[in-house]
Amino acid sequence: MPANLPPQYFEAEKRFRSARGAEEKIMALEEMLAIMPKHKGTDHLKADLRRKIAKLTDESERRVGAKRASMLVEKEGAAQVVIIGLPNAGKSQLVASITNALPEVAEYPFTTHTVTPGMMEFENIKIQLIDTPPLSEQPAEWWLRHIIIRADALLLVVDLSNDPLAQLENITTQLGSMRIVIGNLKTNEEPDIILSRKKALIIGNKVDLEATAGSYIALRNKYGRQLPVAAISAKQGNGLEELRYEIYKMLDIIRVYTKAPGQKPELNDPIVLDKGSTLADAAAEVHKDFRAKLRYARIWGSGKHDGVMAKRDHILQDGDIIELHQSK
Ligand SMILES: Nc1nc2c(ncn2[C@@H]2O[C@H](COP(=O)(O)OP(=O)(O)OP(=O)(O)O)[C@@H](O)[C@H]2O)c(=O)[nH]1
Ligand SMILES: [Mg+2]
Repeated sequence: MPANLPPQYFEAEKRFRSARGAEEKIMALEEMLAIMPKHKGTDHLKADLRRKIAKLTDESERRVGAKRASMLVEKEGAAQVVIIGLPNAGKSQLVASITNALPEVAEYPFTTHTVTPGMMEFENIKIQLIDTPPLSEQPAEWWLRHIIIRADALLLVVDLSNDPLAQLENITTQLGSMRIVIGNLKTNEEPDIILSRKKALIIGNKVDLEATAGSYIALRNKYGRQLPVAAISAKQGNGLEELRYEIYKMLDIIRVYTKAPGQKPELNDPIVLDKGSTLADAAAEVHKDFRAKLRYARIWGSGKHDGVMAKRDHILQDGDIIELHQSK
């Protein structure tokens, strides 16, 4: 048992033991995972929790039929971003317009019943976006909470022609009841246990409709200091190129490029890392054994360095080119 697990971990563990049914158990395990501190000593325990979650998910799928098996989406690409919002906000239209996927779009609410992943291209990387069923008065299904908790970030889509401020309140309240909060956004009722704190981007959709400029400004005034806010028309295409960049920026990721000595860098195939990652983290991404073997690296990039030698704890910047050297 790794040292310094916080007390909330043991509370979640208690909930796991007393949970009835696979879904409740999965939620408790997800909580334990979310609470666990990020350091090396917790790797085994994390793997163990993930195994338990996978097993329970399997069981629960076998019990409720094949439909839900398709609900849990494997991560692909540089990051997984889940799109949520109220009925008819234009979530499916956004996925249809900005990714290679084609979920159904329709005038009536509650069109979408399943999840549809699609890949969005941004420069030389791909980011996975996931269309979901709308949030509604009913408590969200366990698999939807599961998908939201596992996401790297969220897109909160509101319809600018239909009281977007109220929609956003509704979304954050519903997230709160799932024990999910957005960044450092202040809400009326902070949940007692926070399972997950998510990066998010607010999207005001349908800017092509009349008289939506005012509600976009109102949205920015209220949330703009705390979260990025974008205005788009998913249907007409306005603002979609900027949105790709905003999504990338929100994720707080960087791209670094590897090169072999005496050769050109692989500029089409970046390693994607969290901002603040070190050379050792980059080495681990290349190969899991490489972290331990890394001795030093040479770095080119952003005009600041020019093949200089750097140590393993050197913090990387977006666009850096690295040449990794291991000990013999
Ligand atoms: N004018 C305009 N209409 C849009 C836009 N985006 C979506 N719509 C329309 O809004 C309606 C709902 O779009 P969907 O993409 O199905 O909305 P949704 O959020 O996926 O809806 P649910 O699946 O019910 O949650 C459709 O009639 C779309 O054509 C937009 O940018 N402008
Ligand atoms: Mg939909």
